Amino acid sequence: MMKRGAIIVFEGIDRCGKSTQVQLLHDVLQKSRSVELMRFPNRQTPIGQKINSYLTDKAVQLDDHVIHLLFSANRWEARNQMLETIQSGKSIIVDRYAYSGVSFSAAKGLDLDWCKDPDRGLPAPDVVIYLQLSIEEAQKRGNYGEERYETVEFQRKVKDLYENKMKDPSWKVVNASQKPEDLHNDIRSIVESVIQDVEHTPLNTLTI
Ligand code: NYM
Ligand code: MG
Repeated sequence: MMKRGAIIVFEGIDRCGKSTQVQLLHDVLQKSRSVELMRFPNRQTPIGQKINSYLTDKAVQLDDHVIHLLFSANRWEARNQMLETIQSGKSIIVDRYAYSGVSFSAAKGLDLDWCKDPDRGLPAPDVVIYLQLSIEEAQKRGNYGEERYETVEFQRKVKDLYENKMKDPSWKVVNASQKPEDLHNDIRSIVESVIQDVEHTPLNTLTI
């Protein structure tokens, strides 16, 4: 039987070190395995360009529901490519997914179930690696304020929403306050075993 690839999702508040870890993991795994990197939002597509303008330009106004649906649409437009990649035996490392969508929108006060609905049916991650970091440490790492959502009060709400999901069996919480090399080692051992464990299992759809 053909081996399938795994979907490995990374989540966390802004400045948790996620993008650095995702890149490092990709560079290391690539030497021995078939992997690719995806990030959401994918700012390259027409929908992604609209999202980018909303995030980077405070003058751009969009209803909270509308931007939520655009983030979700930006994942749906990647669905076929994700399925093809997985079925070809290649694993995908994903920088943010539906839990970012739910947490950032629900943090604005949108109804939690309403936020979950648009993403139901997307390919489900085989594991969600949550980089846990305190708001205080994240704030020390760089200047918040460049993009929308980058304020301490907002990130606190996002963090609480993420952490309501932490008990889910597919979630693995890692300590993002460690040295980058140590964090990478923790992440890598989780990922190596997930890739092997799911090779012959069917891919699920997201229920959140
Ligand atoms: N974000 C990301 C959302 O609000 N909803 C989503 O569905 C996704 C995928 O976009 N602050 C937010 C989280 C981030 C911002 O992401 C841009 P990044 O990883 O900083 O480029
Ligand atoms: Mg960011």
